[in-house]
Amino acid sequence: MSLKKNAVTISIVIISFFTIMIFTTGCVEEQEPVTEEDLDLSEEAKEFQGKELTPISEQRNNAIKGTQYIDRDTYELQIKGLVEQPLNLSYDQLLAYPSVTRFVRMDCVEGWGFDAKWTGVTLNTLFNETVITANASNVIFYSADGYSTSLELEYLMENEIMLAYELNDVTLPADRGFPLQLVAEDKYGYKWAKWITSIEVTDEPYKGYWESVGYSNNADVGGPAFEN
Ligand SMILES: Nc1nc2c(c(=O)[nH]1)N[C@H]1C(S)=C(S)[C@@H](COP(=O)(O)O)O[C@H]1N2
Ligand SMILES: [Mo]
Repeated sequence: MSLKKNAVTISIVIISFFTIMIFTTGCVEEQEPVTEEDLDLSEEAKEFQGKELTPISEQRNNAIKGTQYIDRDTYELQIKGLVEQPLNLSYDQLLAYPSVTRFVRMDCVEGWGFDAKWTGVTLNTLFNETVITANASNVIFYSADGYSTSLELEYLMENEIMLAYELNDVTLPADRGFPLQLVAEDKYGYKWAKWITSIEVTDEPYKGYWESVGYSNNADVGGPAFEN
């Protein structure tokens, strides 16, 4: 009997220890910047086209639920909604498409930002794989942390907006949004969805996480932060 009790006590102590460990590490990861030791950032580009890049270790992360960890081997990007043929694309399939590389600045609506070199696949390329219904007007991006946002189809197509899988020449680290971050050029940071798991084509405007509490759904950098 007392042996059993001891065993139970020991189990509880062990479980509590690991629970505390998990929560503590979770917190530390959210607050501390990524260091060169944690990641192989030795290949990180420092400049591109004569422009200086913000080191990944100095880029901020203020995501609603902290870093999401997505398994490369089981990951699938879903493309659904007003499309003739819904698609499920693996990480390797995404990498196999022709890529684009651009220097783009990310500006959070709160006034901070960073300059980076992005490489990824354009939505034009992905949407070429299926037929988009004629009345489609908006595209919703859903993320692993429950976050969502949307942009107009016309903006995405005309600006050849990309889903990035590389940042400053390295694979997007988990805290930067692995496997994909939307590089929503000239739009405030809350349009730059990270950890994207699905994309839905629709025929009406949609308000995402921040937009539904009053942030501008247009989100042009330099424009008003709030909807009037
Ligand atoms: N999935 C997800 N994506 C997100 C967010 C988030 O909380 N969850 N925050 C957005 C906001 S408000 C900003 S400013 C940028 C920050 O991008 P960064 O982490 O690359 O700096 O991510 C955007 N994308
Ligand atoms: Mo933001």
